[in-house]
Amino acid sequence: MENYQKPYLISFDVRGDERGSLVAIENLKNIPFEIKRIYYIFDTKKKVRRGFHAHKILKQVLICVSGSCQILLDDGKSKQTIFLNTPQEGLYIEGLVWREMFNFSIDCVLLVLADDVYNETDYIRDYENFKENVRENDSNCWKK
Ligand code: T46
Repeated sequence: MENYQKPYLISFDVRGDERGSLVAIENLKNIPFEIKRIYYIFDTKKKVRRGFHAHKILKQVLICVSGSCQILLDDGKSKQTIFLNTPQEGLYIEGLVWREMFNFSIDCVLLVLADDVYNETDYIRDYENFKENVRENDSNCWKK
């Protein structure tokens, strides 16, 4: 049985002055892992839903650096929806969490920091298979 940290929002300190705002991202400081990959999702068409998968071991932080979008998180037992609309916070996700991203604003840029390189074998893209994994791993015993 593996214990996972429940998804949570990280609040970034903003180094603002009269010229505007700046957020600095640092490995193992305001991001709880070493970043190995950065990607971003933009230009998402109206009414498109993306995601529809879980990861086996990947850790990620999702930051809406422009615009807004919603993230459905499903741990196999309960679901919640997070609204991301500021570059001042990031959504940390680890463990077996099914995610779907939707309601992208036209100007949405969703930046994602990951603790590993892209690896298709880490994806669970079938919902029934995800539920099976949750049952096998009893992954819903979240770390306190
Ligand atoms: C996640 C959510 C938030 C790559 O070649 N390299 C990459 O690093 C990634 C992330 C994707 N790809 C390829 C794989 C597909 O052919 O880009 C294409 C689109 O990827 P996908 O359909 O997985 O994208 P989303 O938006 O459904 O999911 C992505 C991430 O894949 C996923 O890890 O948690 O964003």
